[in-house]
Amino acid sequence: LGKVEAYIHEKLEREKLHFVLLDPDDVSPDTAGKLAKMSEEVGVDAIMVGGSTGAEGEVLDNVVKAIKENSSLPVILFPGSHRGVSKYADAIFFMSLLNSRNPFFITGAQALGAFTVKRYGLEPIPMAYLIIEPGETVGWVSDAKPIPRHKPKIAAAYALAGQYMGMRLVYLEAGSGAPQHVPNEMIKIVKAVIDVPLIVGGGIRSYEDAKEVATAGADIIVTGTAIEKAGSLEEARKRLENIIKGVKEVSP
Ligand code: 1GP
Repeated sequence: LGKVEAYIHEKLEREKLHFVLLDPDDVSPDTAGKLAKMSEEVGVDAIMVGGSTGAEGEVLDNVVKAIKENSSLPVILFPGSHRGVSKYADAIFFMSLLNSRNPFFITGAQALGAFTVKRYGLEPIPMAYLIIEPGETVGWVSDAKPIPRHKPKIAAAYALAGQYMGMRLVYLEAGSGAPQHVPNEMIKIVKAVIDVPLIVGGGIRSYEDAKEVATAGADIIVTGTAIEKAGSLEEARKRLENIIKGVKEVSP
């Protein structure tokens, strides 16, 4: 395993993890730097950087650089396409959106980005990425056929298929800003069939949400909107402390 993946596995033996997602299209480098510093202080385990629109080129590079300058947390790219690659990051979720209708998001972007990942020496972490209803922006942009909230077995089948294809993480995504997070029942059933770590994100905003999702079986909980839209650094810190409390209270 690469350095970042080994770090994740080693930590997961002791606790559930919380990753913060920063979207370079929504936060300035200056704000990203401040949020990353604060995130490290309150016990976030890694920073993910990416988004569906505009998270590329200089805009992406400058946000990643600011995060690296202000924290020692691993920075993992969370790309919307082959354009979401930055040489300043530590690792990249080398993800395939298994329930897209468009092969570009399953294998096309991956092929276009592969040489860039190699050239930059980024650590690729293969991940099955599944869009669950409502799917929000990422669901629309990536032409997903979102898995219905009341069909947990479909999610489990895709997750297990991802594992059998060699992916070492599974991510259940309700979409950034989703009114509700992925249903607990779905998380539970997916967790029961796979052996690789399970990441859950989209619509997680509070201590209660985080604790619920972790209790249902998520190993890694991702939040973005809750801190990006907090209004002030103090409010973001408060929200993050509560979310992390909910995550860490649940034993792995
Ligand atoms: C989106 O899962 C992440 O890709 C985070 O979602 O912005 O709703 O926290 P939120």
